[in-house]
Amino acid sequence: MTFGIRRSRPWALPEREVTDEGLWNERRRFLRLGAAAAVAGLAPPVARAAGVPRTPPLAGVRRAPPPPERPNTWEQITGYCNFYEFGTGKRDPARYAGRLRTRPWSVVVEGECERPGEVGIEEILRFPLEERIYRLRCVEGWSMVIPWVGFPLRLLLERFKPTSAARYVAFETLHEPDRMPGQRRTFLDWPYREGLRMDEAVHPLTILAVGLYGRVLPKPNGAPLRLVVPWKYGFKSIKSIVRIRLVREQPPTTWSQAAPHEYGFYANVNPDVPHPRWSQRYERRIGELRRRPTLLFNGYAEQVAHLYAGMDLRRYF
Ligand SMILES: Nc1nc2c(c(=O)[nH]1)N[C@H]1C(S)=C(S)[C@@H](COP(=O)(O)O)O[C@H]1N2
Ligand SMILES: [Mo]
Repeated sequence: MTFGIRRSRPWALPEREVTDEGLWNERRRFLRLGAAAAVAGLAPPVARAAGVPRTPPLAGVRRAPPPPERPNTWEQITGYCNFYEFGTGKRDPARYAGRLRTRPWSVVVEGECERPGEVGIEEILRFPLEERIYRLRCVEGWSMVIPWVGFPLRLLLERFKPTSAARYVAFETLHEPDRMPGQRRTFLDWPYREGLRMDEAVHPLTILAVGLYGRVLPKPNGAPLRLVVPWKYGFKSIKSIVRIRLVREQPPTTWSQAAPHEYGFYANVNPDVPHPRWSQRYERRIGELRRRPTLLFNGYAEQVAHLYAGMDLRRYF
């Protein structure tokens, strides 16, 4: 089963303003319960519990069609996070990431390309933004469904004209220990680093996300822009990016450096390749009680399995 992208490019709907989460969910309820119930007002209002406040709406986002799996709520997505720069607790990013300054912000793109340079966040926000509703599977065994707003990473990379020597792409998070207290601890080698092979980086499912639920990306989720690679474990989807380097060799990455036997460079979601300390067969969708089976490539095998044809997925884990 797949969603979030299909060959027919279903996300390329006529351009509409993205509405807020309430209306978004109302549309889903409408589809679920039928018109009569919605018109009769049986649906309760969306709860606005205290937590990460709603960010401003983003204009001109192409909406995705309703997904077959129910997205997690704003509260779940912004309130249960991994962002070790702000602490290792799941609530720490919601509590402390407010200290992150997202303006001014720019991303340096350098290395094996014809036009190395820097691009400001204002310019990044002018890329054609679209909604992508993706599953996110953390290597720890939990998952969510998240309505990101973003654009294919490929569109950004093309501007800098990568040369044929650019076989990998390396990413770096902001390094600012004064505002990111986790970076004053030494259990990881800061700044957080990640990387992709070039064919993974330019795959149409790979996006740079700048929003969530049609709104500006909240700080706990990696504002102002983060990578999203939906068929890989969540740690590949690096947050708050300031540097992108086009390189010849496979770049070192934070988690595979910290624990090379536990976290590989590829990190493709795979129920048949256990983590050394736990099985990856099942996952807990945040908000659900029963575990569900983990899907090969997180359910995106149809779109991405060809990237790994002939590779031993146990060796390149
Ligand atoms: N810079 C940075 N990026 C990061 C992390 C982090 O600690 N620091 N955690 C990763 C992990 S383990 C996961 S599961 C996802 C979580 O994204 P979310 O909190 O937006 O759901 O972000 C990834 N990106
Ligand atoms: Mo994760």
